[in-house]
Amino acid sequence: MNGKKICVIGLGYIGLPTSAMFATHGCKVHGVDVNKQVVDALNQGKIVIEEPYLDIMVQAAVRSGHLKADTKPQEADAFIIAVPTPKNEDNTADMSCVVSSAEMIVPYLRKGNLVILESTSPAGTVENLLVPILEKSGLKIGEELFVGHSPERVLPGRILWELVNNNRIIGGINRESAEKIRDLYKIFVNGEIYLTTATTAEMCKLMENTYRDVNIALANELAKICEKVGINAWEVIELANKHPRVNLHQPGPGVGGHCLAIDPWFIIEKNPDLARIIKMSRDTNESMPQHVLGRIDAILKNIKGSRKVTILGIAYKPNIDDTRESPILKLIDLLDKKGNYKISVYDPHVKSYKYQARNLIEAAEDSDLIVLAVNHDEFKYLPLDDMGNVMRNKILFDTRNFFNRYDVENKGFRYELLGEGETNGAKLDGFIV
Ligand code: SAJ
Repeated sequence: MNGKKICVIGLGYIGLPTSAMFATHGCKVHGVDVNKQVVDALNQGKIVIEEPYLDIMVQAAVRSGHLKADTKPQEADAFIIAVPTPKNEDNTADMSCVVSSAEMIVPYLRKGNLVILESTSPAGTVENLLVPILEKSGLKIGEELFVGHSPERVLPGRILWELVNNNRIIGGINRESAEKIRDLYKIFVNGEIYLTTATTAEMCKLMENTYRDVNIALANELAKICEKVGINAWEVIELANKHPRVNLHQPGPGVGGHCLAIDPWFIIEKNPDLARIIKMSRDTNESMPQHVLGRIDAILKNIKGSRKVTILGIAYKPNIDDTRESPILKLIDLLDKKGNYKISVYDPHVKSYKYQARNLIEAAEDSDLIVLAVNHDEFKYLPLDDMGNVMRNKILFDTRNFFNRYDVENKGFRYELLGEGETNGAKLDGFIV
């Protein structure tokens, strides 16, 4: 057991699993959160977010006395800042939580300590924002206080496995800082750890998510084009990806989550004239809820007066309870604004939300259209017979290519697919075996 004392600021999606991981590897972890409810729950071994196995791990860490939570920091060997960096209305980074966390730890800093920023931040944050605050401790930065950026790369739903096994990039403000931070993370990381400068690590993190956002935008653009041309984008993608150097991503109703929908903006903010593809990709992905609304309008164009739409799934991606930046929330807002839509929503993962139905059948009652918005596992085998019995019109609009068209049509439903347009020419379905 290594006995290191670690103070983690921010007990959310990243700070909490990281705390639990250090605590179950023999460290004494003092978790800090401004939200007293989170602190109280944690001290009872409970968690307020959904992530496989995290509850068991947190419970073990708290029971063993290795993990405690508080609203104030304590002296420690290392301080990890894992607070949100949301974007403002004008798409600039809101760094207020990073600033207040850094200010909060200054009185507790001692010679030899490490300060690590985990929060995703615009390139240059450690050097230009964090270091000037930490200098108030009177310690010589890089000699007496070691500072750097260690971005997480974990995927919600697989956080615990990925925390341990993913490669990690650690950027220091000098080599000694990077090496000391690496030694700390080696306590639980099995993946390779690569060292670089703090600003390179920050840009690297932003580009990883931007790469994905840009590629999804390309797929979404293709989906719109295929709808117009009268072919199926999913077939194009499947066939194009048989090329050994092509990996087209999947279209969908938009890009959500606290990473892909936000991080590219941190690059655009600092480089507005240069980040042109990045900006266009953001615009394309943000246009998808509006595009889905257009498809819904077109599918239901023959219904005069009020129509009812049933939305399945509200989380930003499958099998999680996280609705941050969910494009489905935007779609619901757009439907609301049209005024002629009744809406019902069902998501087995999310606890409470607008237009919430208790189950699939209640959600389908008097509905004209089911929109499969999130491909949760629970939706794979929908009780279409029972749902169809209570619907006014039996139509299903699949925004994720989740269902088999023929299974849906066999249940007497009309099947509509995002990324597929009506064709007057050859019908290509079924050619791919
Ligand atoms: N999506 C598509 N088409 C696709 C893939 C995803 O429309 O082909 C949509 C999803 O529906 C979702 C959004 O993109 O709305 C984001 O989902 P995601 O699974 O791509 O990513 P996140 O935001 O859950 O996690 C990402 C990961 N980054 C990369 O894969 C490069 C994760 O490794 C990072 O740790 C995380 O961001 C983060 O914290 O930055």
